[in-house]
Amino acid sequence: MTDENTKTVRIWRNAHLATFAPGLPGMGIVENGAIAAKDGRIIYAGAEAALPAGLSAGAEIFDCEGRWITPGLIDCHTHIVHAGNRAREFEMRLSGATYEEIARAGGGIVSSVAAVRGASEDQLIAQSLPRLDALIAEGLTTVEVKSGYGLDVDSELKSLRAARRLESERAVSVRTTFLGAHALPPEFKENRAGYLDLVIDKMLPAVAAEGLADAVDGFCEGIAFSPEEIERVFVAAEKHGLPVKLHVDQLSNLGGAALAARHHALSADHLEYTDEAGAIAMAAAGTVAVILPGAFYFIRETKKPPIDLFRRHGVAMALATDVNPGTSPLTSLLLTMNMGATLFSMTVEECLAGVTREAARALGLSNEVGTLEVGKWADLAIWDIDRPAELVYRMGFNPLHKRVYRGK
Ligand code: DI6
Ligand code: FE
Repeated sequence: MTDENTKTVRIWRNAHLATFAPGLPGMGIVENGAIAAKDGRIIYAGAEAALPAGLSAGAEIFDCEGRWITPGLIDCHTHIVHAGNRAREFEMRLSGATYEEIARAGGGIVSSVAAVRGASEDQLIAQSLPRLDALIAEGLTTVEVKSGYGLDVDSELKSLRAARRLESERAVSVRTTFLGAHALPPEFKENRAGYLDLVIDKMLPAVAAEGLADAVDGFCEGIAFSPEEIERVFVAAEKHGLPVKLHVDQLSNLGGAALAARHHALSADHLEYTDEAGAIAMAAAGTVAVILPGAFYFIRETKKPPIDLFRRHGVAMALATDVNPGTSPLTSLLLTMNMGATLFSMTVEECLAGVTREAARALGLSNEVGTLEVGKWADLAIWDIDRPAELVYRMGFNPLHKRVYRGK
């Protein structure tokens, strides 16, 4: 970032800060605060009265008129790069069709795979941008984007190239995740081992060689891949120096959380059926619990993730949309927070930390973003609210006043 704008100190004053700084209690609130930034990074965050003398000289100053500032929002679990949608399947389900009938009618993940394989990289970008824009409109500054609907080498590479390109299409930071172990593509229906070999011996090396993924993920579930199969993918990811994360225990308890913890996964995601042993293992490994209420709500799941176990054992909790065409067509982190509170009794502080500080942790970005602290990127969300709880309380209302990305 070299333009003059970033050489000048920029100050946002007359604001209340929810810093989420680990050293401060609760949300790290600083009333009557100010934030200063230079070269895109925070150089001061604290009481306006204690702003270092001289910093204002020549600075570009923004009066926030008593508004609230949080860290820019972070969505740490999305599948926003996909093609087409599954509204027809949704209608069939509402009229009582079973998953089997839907699958026979060509629905399910397989229909999204056909759509991605048939789309160009440009078409994937064009279809993904409206979803990204919806998140950006709510103050998002960092987003994780998975592959997982290509399921052949070229289509997985195409998906991850499209994900990477989103960063040049919008003022947003993108972290990409390779999710080749998402589902068995039709051509490998009778050959699981063959598909795992393709993921491990062909896809992963090609993804790593082009630097297309920041992490590797999998779907550990009866309808997807077994713990043993995921273990093979994780060993290969580690050989390529890539961190891992995992969709676990969404529909059943296969011990996915403990498996993720054994591999020191950045995060274990979904977790509806995770047990205490899994929570203890995640706490010991520092694996973040990524709670995905959109999928729980949309598929009408009834088993809630064990929030109390995560609290009791000190497992960090993040919240994310899980934007995907099949089980969570949800492009709102604000609504995601309301669901976390309303469906799972997460507190306002847990919800807001879940889309800032803890979401950064789930992406291995704790040193870069997720709190309002000196040295972090100056990614800010400025809100027309009187108290942070309003960001979790409302459904379908966006009180964002301004979004600042890397100090601009
Ligand atoms: N868990 C899910 O809920 C989605 N993927 C996953 O690993 C389902 C994806 C889809 O149905 O398109
Ligand atoms: Fe997912």
